[in-house]
Amino acid sequence: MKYFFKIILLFTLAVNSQNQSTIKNVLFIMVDDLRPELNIYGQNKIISPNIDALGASGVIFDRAYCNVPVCGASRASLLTGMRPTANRFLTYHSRIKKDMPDVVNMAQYFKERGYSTVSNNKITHIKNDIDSWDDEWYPKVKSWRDYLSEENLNLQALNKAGYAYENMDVPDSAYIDGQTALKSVEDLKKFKKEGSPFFLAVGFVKPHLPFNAPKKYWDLYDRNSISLPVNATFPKSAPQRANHKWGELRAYADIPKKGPVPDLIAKKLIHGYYASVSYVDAQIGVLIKGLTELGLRENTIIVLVGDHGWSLSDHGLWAKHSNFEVALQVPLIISDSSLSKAAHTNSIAELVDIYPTLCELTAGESPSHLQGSSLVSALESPNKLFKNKALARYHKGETLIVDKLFYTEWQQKGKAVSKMLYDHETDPNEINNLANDPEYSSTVKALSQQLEQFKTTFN
Ligand SMILES: [Ca+2]
Repeated sequence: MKYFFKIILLFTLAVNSQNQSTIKNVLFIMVDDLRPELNIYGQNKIISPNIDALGASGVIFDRAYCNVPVCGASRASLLTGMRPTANRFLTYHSRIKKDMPDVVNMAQYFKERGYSTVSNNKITHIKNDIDSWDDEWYPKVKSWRDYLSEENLNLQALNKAGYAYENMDVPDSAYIDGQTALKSVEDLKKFKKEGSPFFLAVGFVKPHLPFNAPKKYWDLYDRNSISLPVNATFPKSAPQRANHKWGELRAYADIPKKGPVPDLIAKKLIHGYYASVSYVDAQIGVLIKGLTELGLRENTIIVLVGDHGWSLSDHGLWAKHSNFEVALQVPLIISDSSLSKAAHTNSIAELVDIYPTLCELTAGESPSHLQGSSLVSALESPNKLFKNKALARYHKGETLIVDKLFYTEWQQKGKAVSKMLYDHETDPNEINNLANDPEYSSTVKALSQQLEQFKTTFN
């Protein structure tokens, strides 16, 4: 069937050369566990020149949020354009095929419009979760942790946990993200030769644990200058339901099975995270250089996005899996040569908004099942505020963001059993839970009602 669509499309292009310059390609770059601790957000801690340059070519969403802070569920929600509920997109192994098999997912949408659709490395969390790729490619790897050091490989061979980081003097292509960038550039060459529009989804797996990166990226940082966050303990006022045991990190060697990570190891982990982001940034550079050299940059929309946030000891937590902002906020850049450049917007974006945005940017109709809204207005007028709300959930915790208020509620049998409210105007680090403060009782009541109303708008 895909060839039929392609033939129709190529015929249309041949008879109307004007169309050729108006059909836009999409390069969709998803970076696993990338939190927005980037220069483009004024953080100045991580060296990421290629992400900086991409930001300068498009619109940076200062307030972008995932809808569910766990890999598999977040990706399934983004790719279907549907919000998570109590019955779908709940965990890391959530599957589109199981939870929402009948909706047209984003890859299918482009395929049906005659695009070549390619997925390189981690886009869906589980292989073959959707059947809409012309090519779904994964690098060959002995295990997903992609260790190279003898020490880690020996531990793994003994069925023991390896370390949560690895510093090896190897070329970029020794790890799978380097291979992913090179394979993606080969795809771009093929698209160029074929002349057909493409939806190329490239999923980089760092900075997901373990923080394996070539030595040159570790060498960019002085560990002594790395500091722990100001909110490095769990807030006394937060409900225990907001807490978690960060089992994802505890599974690694030299991470304590209970209690906090010692400061020296915490700094090593943060160092490894930074090195991993710089490594991925270099791969993004390879990809965009390839696109530019092939003359495809002008006519290609680039989306760069993370699948959820990450705690690097913020709130005394590690990894994702919480309703704190640090687990919900993601970096998002959308670069379209016909729209704003080097601009920031405060208009809120949710990951469910990406699918309808790409429909509009590529002049296609939005499928009726989509539950997000197009961000094109914000791309056209980044200084205006078009959206002030977002909704996310992690297990039973539901977070409603309204302007600067972050309200989370956990329900049992339809009744709120725990609540959390932070006002980012005065408390951006989410230290003082205001949910039980009598002064905020009417605010809490109003937000709780809004949360319920929001949920009635979709299922
Ligand atoms: Ca992830």
